[in-house]
Amino acid sequence: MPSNVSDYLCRRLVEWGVTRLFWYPGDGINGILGALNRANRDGKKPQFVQSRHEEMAAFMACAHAKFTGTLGVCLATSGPGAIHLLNGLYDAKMDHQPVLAIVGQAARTALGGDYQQEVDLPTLFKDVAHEYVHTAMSPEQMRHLVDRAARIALAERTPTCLIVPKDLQEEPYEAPPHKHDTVHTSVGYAAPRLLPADEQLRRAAEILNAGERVAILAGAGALGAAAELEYVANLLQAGVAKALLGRTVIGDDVPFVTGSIGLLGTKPSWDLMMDCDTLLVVGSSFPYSEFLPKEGQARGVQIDIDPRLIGIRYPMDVNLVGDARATLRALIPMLREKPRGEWRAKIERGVGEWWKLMEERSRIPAKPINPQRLFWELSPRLPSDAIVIADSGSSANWFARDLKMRSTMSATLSGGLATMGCGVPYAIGAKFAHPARPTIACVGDGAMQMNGMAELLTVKRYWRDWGDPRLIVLVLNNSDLNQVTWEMRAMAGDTRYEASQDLPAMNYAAYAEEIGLRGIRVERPEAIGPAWDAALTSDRPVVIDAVVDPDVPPLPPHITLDQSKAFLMSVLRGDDRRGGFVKQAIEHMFPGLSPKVPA
Ligand SMILES: Cc1ncc(C[n+]2csc(CCOP(=O)(O)OP(=O)(O)O)c2C)c(N)n1
Ligand SMILES: [Mg+2]
Repeated sequence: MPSNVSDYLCRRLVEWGVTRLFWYPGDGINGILGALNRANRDGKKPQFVQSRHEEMAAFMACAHAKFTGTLGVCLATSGPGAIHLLNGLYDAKMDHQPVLAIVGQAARTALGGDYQQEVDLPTLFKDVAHEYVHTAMSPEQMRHLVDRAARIALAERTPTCLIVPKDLQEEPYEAPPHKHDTVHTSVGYAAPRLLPADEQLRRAAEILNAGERVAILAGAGALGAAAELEYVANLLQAGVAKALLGRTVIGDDVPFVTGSIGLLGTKPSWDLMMDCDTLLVVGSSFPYSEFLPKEGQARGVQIDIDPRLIGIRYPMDVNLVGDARATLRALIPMLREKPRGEWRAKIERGVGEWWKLMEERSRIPAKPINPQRLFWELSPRLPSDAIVIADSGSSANWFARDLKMRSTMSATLSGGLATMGCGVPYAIGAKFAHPARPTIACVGDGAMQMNGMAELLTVKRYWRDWGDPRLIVLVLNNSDLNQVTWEMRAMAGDTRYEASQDLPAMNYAAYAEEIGLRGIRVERPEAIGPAWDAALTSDRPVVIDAVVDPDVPPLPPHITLDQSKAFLMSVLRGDDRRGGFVKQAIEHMFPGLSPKVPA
């Protein structure tokens, strides 16, 4: 029998199938830490992974959930530790991941006394964990609080939060007695097979069968339905665009896959959406409506497991609430095979031209390195089981556009929240989830300075436990908050200025070597290929510190008149790097033309 509430909590988590917790200690959770230590001493699980910061623990738990489909768990102390978790939990919330946060709290005897580290935690977590946040007040509550927090997180694919006052953690555990005012729960959750009614499926099939130019948009919700999606795309002679979180639903080696959609997306995805007469969206709530067809242009069918996320981006004719795989399977017998025609041929031509353009753009010389070239050279070298992660920053552009992913790989980023600093902690979460899979995080220098450098110390601590040591961090070292620099220029027409955008210089390769990892500094384009080869065969984690040109423009798939105007205004207003970026922008837009621009 477990001796105290914390021992019981650990045991119940194991019964829920939790194999590891990501955490940072503090005296608000001392009782739980003691129980974890006892459980580990007895050779039991869960294993615990100590991060450098509670936000990183939450990112790791989110990545673990993303890459395993199981409950991610993070643990933090009361007050400051709990507060630190928030950004990582919002990341999980916005990318619909099941993450349970367990946090300490001031003792019940002190609560309400303005006590040290006493923060109103139920209120603090009320938004991010709105599906379930509760404070345990008695030992008999612990069982149902854990059971409900875990099940609701899994069923609703959202963070939940369990608050445990520190004095309660060390109380003897009591099971709820068989009497009034007690709750009797059990472990386990199996997702139901959610299928729309036949009538709805028939209406959807009619629309899809009538369409002559069908476009499919696939997102994270389609990841478990890859074969069905490809089959449907072939029946309908459709092109397939992908939201960033659905990057590996279908490989970029498939000729009718137009790649990513959106501001970071591709021109063939843009063309697909602008020219289609029928839109099928599967498992995506991609938000930017300007990249979808105009209202009235296309008839629409959407499949999503979450009724709250359906019919909110484009006025759909039929909204199918259902599991993507089961729903597509039910639709397939109702779909008529379309003959191959000009629509498919045009899509495939566009895709072919796009990849040629990507190669050309990656070869445009830059000072010293064109970041696209790093991604272009990585594609053919990617092992088939690779996991690729992008941080928020310009790396997300190149990850979205230039990388050729195959369907056997996995990939993610912070999609909904688009937070900086998730790259390295995500990679750590991925390595714990799949130690044998080579994992590559593409991270900006701003994000490295924000979180990545600290979490490399966590890599240093744990990499020997992984069997396959290949965790590679590609740092885009441009001494600039580049994505925002370009957003200022293209969206607002504002100028870049040093006080806002410059970053302190840093040698990330030297830092990696200093802490016992491998560091490879890349300062010449010819060194890119050998750097990837060395990193992918390394006997330890590697940081590739690539000195890249901040003037290479992450061009949107098509440039609107407003964006060109804004861009021009930033030049006229005296952007402090206009000499370099205008030259690069023109070379990227009109390859071969190299204008003389006054510096
Ligand atoms: C936590 C957080 N802070 C700020 C931002 C706004 N932001 C988005 S990208 C970016 C610049 C990232 O710079 P860096 O990591 O150096 O990557 P680069 O774009 O230079 O490659 C900023 C500041 C954000 N998304 N998240
Ligand atoms: Mg940068």
